[in-house]
Amino acid sequence: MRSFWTEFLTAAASHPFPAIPGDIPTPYDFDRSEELFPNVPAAPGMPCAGEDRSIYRRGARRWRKLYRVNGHIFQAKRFNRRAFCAFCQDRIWGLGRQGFKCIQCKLLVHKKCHKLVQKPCSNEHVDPVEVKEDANGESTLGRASSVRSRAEPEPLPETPPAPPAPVRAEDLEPGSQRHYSLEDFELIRVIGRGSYAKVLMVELKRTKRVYAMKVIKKALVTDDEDIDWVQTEKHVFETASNHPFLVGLHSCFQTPSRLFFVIEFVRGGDLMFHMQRQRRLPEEHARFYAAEISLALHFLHERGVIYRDLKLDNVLLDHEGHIKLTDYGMCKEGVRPGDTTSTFCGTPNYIAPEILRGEEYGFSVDWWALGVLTYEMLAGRSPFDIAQAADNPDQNTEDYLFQVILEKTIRIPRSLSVKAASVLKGFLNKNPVERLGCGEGAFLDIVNHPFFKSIEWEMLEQKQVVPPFKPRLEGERDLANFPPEFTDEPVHLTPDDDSTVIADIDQSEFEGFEYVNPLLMSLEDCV
Ligand code: C58
Repeated sequence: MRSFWTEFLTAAASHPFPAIPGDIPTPYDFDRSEELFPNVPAAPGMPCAGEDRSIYRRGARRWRKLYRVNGHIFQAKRFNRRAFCAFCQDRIWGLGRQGFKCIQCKLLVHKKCHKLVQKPCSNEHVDPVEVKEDANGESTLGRASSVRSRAEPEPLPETPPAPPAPVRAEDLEPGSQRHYSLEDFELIRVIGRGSYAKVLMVELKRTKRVYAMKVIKKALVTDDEDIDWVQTEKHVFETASNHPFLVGLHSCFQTPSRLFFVIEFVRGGDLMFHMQRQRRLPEEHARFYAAEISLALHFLHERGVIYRDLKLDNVLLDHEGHIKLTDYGMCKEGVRPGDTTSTFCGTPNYIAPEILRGEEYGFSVDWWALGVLTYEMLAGRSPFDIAQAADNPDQNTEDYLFQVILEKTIRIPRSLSVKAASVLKGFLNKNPVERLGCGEGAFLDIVNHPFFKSIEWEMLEQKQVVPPFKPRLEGERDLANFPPEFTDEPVHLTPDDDSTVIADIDQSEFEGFEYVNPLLMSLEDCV
């Protein structure tokens, strides 16, 4: 994990970057707006003229794998209540998709028993409404990682049903849509890495435009239940589309071993890198970033999405200095006000106490993380950074960090203003019910907080407020704002010839993953 308060000491103010092999000067004026869509929506989140939102759904529902046995059409299901297998009579229990349900006759069986079912399906007629609800109505669980573990199955609300028939863009305009493939891109360099993904800076050869490419190994997501987070990530890209402070999607494609998300490229680096050079931010700067992030989080929350991975690394700066959140891989969708979930996940330093306590939680965890991040911006260190911890191995563990988050009273540096101290105490309240942004007044409590008094929220959301800092960019591919730890890393992906790994992958799980943002296609055709 990168940490700015340990790294800023070693990071020199300026880094001599080696030239990228094969770097070609781009014909583009890099000051041109880097918005994903060629026109501007009426309001953040509204579709652009001509934008067909149903295309984002394309493929998503097709991933719902159907298993046909004896006229039954089974689908993997999680059961929240007691359910018994119609074949062996035993209880269907456990985490994840423990059982199968026929989408026609509703027969319930264990996954392990479904092939043995002899009783034919009593209802061969497929009711389209029922199919649709079943196909979309499953709640999702997050992916696993060292900091993400599954709790009991959650009685979660169903995600809103998708628009009617899954219309493929190809069917609408024959020949006008094509999918991208790896050959269309030149891989320039590695810019980031997470437990599930590697992120590359790439160039679309045809247009010479630069993008970020998130690469996920299928072998890591082929758990039946894990497939959902890929779907969630795609849905959140749909939700995020056209919001000024959220990254947008260019395209998706796959190879036998990997999934690729091609993301609009945000060139000013991340707040982690920025902090490593600044040590501490003036309150005015921290206020601006915290306010833009608040709008992005509130936008997601209003649409039922908990972001769950707010941290300095995921807050990108665009060429003007506005923020954009990236990485929707930890998001939880389909959450309504008052709903809760219980998956243990996040990045240790930003995990809210209610998650550590194993409690049910909701949108409150994002406001906690914003508190941690704002503290980091203002104080130049984590609120949970123990000065002597580095010397004491016992205090350098994740468990110790969690204990500190749960128990230690947060000390606010005296150098901060009363209003800054108050907003930090508000967000870092260990009780989610009392936390700023989580009470009755919810978002309005943030908007009206004295710390944000000078913020003109409407202007801010329209990107009408001039950012306090403009990243220095020499050109479209300028590396000056990139994390130095990746500059020497080879960019190539291991070839898909290791057939043993690939043979284990059920490719049908990923059917329909391909996607092209049609508005970007038309934008590309213009250049
Ligand atoms: C930035 N923290 S999604 C590098 N990492 C990432 N950058 C971008 N998206 C993602 N334009 C990541 C990571 C993800 C999941 C795994 C962990 C890393 C991104 C998206 C759009 C740019 C980057 C730092 C950075 C920012 C900008 C350029 C280079 C590096």
